[in-house]
Amino acid sequence: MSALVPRSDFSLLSTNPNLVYLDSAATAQKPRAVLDAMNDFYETDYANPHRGAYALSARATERYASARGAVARFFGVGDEACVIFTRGTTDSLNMVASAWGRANLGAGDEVIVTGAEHHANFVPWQQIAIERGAQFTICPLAADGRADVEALATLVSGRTKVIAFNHVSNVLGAINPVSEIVAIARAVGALTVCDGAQAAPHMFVAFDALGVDFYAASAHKMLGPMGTGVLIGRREVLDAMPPYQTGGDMIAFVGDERTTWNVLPHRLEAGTPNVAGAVGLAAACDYLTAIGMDAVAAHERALVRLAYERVSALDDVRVHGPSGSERSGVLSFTVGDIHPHDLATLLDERGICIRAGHHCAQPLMRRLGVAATARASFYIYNDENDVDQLAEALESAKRVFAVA
Ligand code: 7TS
Repeated sequence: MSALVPRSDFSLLSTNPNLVYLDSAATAQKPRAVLDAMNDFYETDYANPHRGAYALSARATERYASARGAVARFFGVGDEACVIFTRGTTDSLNMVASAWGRANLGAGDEVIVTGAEHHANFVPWQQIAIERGAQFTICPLAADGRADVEALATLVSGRTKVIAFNHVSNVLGAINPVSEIVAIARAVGALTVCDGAQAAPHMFVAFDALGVDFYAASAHKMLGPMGTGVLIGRREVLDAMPPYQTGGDMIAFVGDERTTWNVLPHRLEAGTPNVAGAVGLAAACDYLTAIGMDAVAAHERALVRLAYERVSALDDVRVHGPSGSERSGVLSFTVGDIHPHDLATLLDERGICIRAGHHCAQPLMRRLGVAATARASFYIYNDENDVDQLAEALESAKRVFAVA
């Protein structure tokens, strides 16, 4: 199985031909098309958008607006003004928890998250619940790491105001049943907030059809730049949400005593925007669309299935989460008593990049009964050889540490 895209599209990968990059769940490598698009903005149309009466500023404004259009198309959003550019998933989720939460949560209300959330979709909700005197409830997980929807259905009540959950787990690769969770939430009038950081890069996400109220993603995990992301929301909930930050661009009129707000999306984008970031994300969306998200998903699932078979066949290896075919391109495992950090260091000596630790998911680690895991994650530039290298390196590590 060869890679889906030529390695030569990625400078870093082509100048390091022996590098086995298996950490795309942390961040993805950048194709030249993305870097070129950002550079082109800086070299040809660079000015502060929205504020200038001159043509160059209008061109910068146009670049920003057309980037929003491209991102909206990628995410299946009909109303472009419902795509809010943020600094990333963490920023997007903090915006909802803080701005929506402060306005809508009170004593006796309930916030539900799952036990498999990244800290970015756990801590903001835990903290706003504490601040507002609301109850913070953790939905249990099924054996494969997905939200236990039967348990969720019994947990919710008229007091449940929001259910926040990941689309795909960054540790297990488990894919949550979004429509079932949305149905449970709607039945009690609760909002749904979906963390799409690990889904948007890897599968077709059609926001308008998904039924969630909010969806968050990071550009850097989907071939785009760091420091950019999106919060997508349904028009009614975004319109009703108070501003997250205040300042330039987001106002209509500033009086000495009172201020009125600009329309969407500007109302939720205070200050000079990251235009180059938006341009880079749009180029990443175009690059992925040209490949086809179905092809992206199929490639990764084939690779991760192979990796699952190879790695789980090794003695004394525990693979966490669903079986090979049901997961997105993430494989978390522990090898005997070898500390995942030692494993990652040993693999690094062979030029293999994997991640080790709690993956910003300490509540999930507790539920798995481990302190940390090793994690390999796959993307469009990985191939079968990368899986071979991983499996061989793990066998060798077991010999070094004399496990089994
Ligand atoms: N949600 C999920 C599911 C994630 O995987 C991550 C980052 C975030 C939120 C936060 O995204 P950020 O771009 O705002 O940082 N996950 C990881 C990871 O698994 N390893 O490094 C970063």
